[in-house]
Amino acid sequence: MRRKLAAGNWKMNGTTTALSELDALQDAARGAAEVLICPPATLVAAASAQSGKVAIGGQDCHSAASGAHTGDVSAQMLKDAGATYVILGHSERRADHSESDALVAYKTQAAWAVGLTAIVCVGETLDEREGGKTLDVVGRQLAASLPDDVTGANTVIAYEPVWAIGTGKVPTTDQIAEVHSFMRSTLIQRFGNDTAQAIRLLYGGSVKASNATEIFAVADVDGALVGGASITASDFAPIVAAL
Ligand code: G2H
Repeated sequence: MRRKLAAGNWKMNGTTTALSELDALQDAARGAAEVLICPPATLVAAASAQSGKVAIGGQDCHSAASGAHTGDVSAQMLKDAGATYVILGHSERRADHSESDALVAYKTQAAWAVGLTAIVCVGETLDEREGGKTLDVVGRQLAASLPDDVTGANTVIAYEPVWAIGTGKVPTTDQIAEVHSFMRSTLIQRFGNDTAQAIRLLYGGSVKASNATEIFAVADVDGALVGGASITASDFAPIVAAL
């Protein structure tokens, strides 16, 4: 049985005052679903110190363990600061920093090496969706972004159509179901049924309290990766409650 996961991605938002939101999330985190907040790297240590029942994650890590990489953060640094998860290959990283599938795979291995669970993001652009290429793109990203040693414990996959991120546009439940079913069967083919059935598949892109219930009712949706609506506990707690 896959444990549902509500993951909040604060992106480049939040200074120390935002940490009070973690206190306000404690009640929401007492339920059956796992609650995760991924604040900016500057807040990971402080967030971990007061996170209570909320798990803390990073939003990216470097593929190398250490070295001359100015401005970057290693998986070990996130772990040392108290993180247990890291988001990798988010479309904003792929776009802003030209991250390739191969680089995402290297980062995933770096995360696993220190015991972090990787949340690997995939998803098509609007042009790709309108060109009928969604499943090709998601299949290619899954194939090339996931190393071979995937388990249900070390990896979560987030389907985030780029055109739905921060736009208020959400795919239909049929569109989400099609991609999630495709992802599950792709994972079964590559990793076998037991491993594939243990991997949690999140939907991400303009999730909010008003659409969470119908999204979570879709087969093979094991939770959500939430951006804008995760920044305040008053927005995020109802999404957690919908799981
Ligand atoms: C997608 C999502 C969080 P938002 O990027 O990863 O952001 O919920 O703001 O669309």
